[in-house]
Amino acid sequence: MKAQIERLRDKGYVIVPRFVPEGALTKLNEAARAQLAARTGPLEFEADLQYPGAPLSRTAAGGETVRRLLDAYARDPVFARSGTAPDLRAWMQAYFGESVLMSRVHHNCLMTKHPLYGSLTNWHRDIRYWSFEREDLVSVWLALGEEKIDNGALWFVPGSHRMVFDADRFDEARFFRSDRADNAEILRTTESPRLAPGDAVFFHCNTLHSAGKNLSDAVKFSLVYTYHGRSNAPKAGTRSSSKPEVELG
Ligand SMILES: O=C(O)CCC(=O)C(=O)O
Repeated sequence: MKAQIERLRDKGYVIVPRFVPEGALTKLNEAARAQLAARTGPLEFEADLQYPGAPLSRTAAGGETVRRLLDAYARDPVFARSGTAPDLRAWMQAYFGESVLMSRVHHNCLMTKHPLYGSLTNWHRDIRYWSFEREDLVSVWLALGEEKIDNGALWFVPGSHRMVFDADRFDEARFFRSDRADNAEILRTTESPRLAPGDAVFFHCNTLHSAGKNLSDAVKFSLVYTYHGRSNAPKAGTRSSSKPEVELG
């Protein structure tokens, strides 16, 4: 675990192969498919976000394509268990060096990437979603199936969590502007790790990352949870503090 944490501090992300035990992975996959079939809210649709490749509206062809099934923690006890599993808690406590909380907003979700109507996600730092005292949060991405370039896997810029950028390197929605020569230079060093079912990616909230479209014929399912240390509180009155968090201890 120590080496993994060092790698996260150095590169901004680290892959932990077979992090999810096989029995749990089967249950998570069953729950994920049941949740998508039931389409129980809160849901986020591709059409709402309008990322490249998304349907133009909820009434257009593919307009009902789900991107995120939010609040995974409350959806099914198997999701709650996976987000608070002892291994994960120990990992986050070792990283933050204090007791840890899991957010229940935004990146506490089951992410689906559909063929055809699933969109690509441009380069960004997840800090765009968060309002905390310090920019120090870590997410874990659990691959429920295989993830590779062809089905919309994640891409990362190694070391980018330590880079300092002026605000004008990002657009109004806080995506990293790939039309700028200085940014394009940074995007020459990208990597897209191939994930096997049950692999985890731990990544820092300032690591630049993106994801492609799903060119396969099967929906890709991933779980994403975000954690922070107790001394780093969500700012009052923001989405980050809008729901009680889960204490991991
Ligand atoms: O799977 C994707 O399209 C990207 C996910 C991601 O980077 C995000 O939701 O912040």
